[in-house]
Amino acid sequence: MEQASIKTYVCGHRNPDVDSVMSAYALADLRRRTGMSNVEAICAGRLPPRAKWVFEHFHLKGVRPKRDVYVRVRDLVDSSVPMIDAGLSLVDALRKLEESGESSLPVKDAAGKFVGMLSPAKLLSLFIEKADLSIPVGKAPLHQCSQVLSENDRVHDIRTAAVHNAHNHFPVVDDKGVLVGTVLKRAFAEPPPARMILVDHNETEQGIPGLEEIPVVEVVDHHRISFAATKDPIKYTADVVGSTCTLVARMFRGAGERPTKEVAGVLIAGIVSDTLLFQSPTTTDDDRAMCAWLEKLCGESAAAIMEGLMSVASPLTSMSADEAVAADAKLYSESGRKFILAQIEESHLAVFHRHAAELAAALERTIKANGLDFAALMVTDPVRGNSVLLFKGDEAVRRALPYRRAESDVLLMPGVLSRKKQLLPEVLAALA
Ligand SMILES: [Mn+2]
Repeated sequence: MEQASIKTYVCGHRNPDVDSVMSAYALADLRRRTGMSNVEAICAGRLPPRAKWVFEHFHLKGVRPKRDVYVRVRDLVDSSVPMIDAGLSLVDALRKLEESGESSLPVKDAAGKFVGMLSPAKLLSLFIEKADLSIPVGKAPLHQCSQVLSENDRVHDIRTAAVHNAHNHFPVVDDKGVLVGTVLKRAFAEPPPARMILVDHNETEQGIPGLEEIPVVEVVDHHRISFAATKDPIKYTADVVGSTCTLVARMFRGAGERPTKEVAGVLIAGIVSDTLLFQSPTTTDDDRAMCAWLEKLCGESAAAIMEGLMSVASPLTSMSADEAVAADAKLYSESGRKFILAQIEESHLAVFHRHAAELAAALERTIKANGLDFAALMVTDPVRGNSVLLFKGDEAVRRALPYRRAESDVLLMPGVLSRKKQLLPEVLAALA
């Protein structure tokens, strides 16, 4: 039987990437469709800008960033236990207490602040004196010594003290002292109110903090397996594919479920980002096959989604030309010459061409400021596996390089990706 009160989180690894976030989102959707209630995809920490772009592009609410999944006092609050307003007459309050079947109830003032526990033992003197029971509860003697818990307290830290406390009820307040409810002592003995589905990782150290406190019920992953022994059987889906989203897509198919066009897009985003649009050596035929199926459902091509992903956080659109040149610039002194070779990665070299003039000016400034013979910026498109080189300074060196010239300062480097292994040896040869 599904326990509706137990929350199931679906979460990828820390420092999440697009595959991690997208597979969590899509798997939560699949689990919801196949009957799991109270399931939520979360993100271990900050949502990466590219993941944010995917959710905005498909008009989805996305996943909630969460710092940790430690079980906190607020997770144990029993909302069925009533709270008493201090303005209520004592006789009505006692009636409420009796109806609740509890031995005491928390009382709050007009501002919602906790003022004490209504407990019959504390009221005995009033009964003996046959006092007027129409007075407000707030004027009656209330029990003060019970342990007041803060909703943010980690259960792990207070469990022992709570279990050994004589009382069965603990009022819970927020950081302003406002009463939020009651935790019953027996809640500390119950299993944690949440459980986990891990995607795109299986090692606890890579997971969201607090993971060790709650049970893992499922793993979907494409990494080496380093998972701890479990107490109970769990679902475990692993395969050697390029992306966890490929596995989630396969699970949709296996369950006879068709992702919506938006969820298909989410899955495509995960696949293309992890496989670098099928260029990565980790790519398998399954990644391509699943992606082809998803493209039909989504109505957008994998290449177009990749383009969108790569346009986010593009160095040339998010930095000034000087910053882009400086971001990853290496200074060399060879054969009596001083020069800089800088490199940035761009999704599409068209972005470079729009900024070429500013970048050329930035290179000129760099040459002047550092007394260089020349400076070059290599702009690499890792997806298509090409680069261009913007060159400023010593023309004899530029002419000696084996690259075809596109425009005055721009050389084409088809198939070149590495500054260290490919560009630098050519520059050194040109100097010699
Ligand atoms: Mn992955």
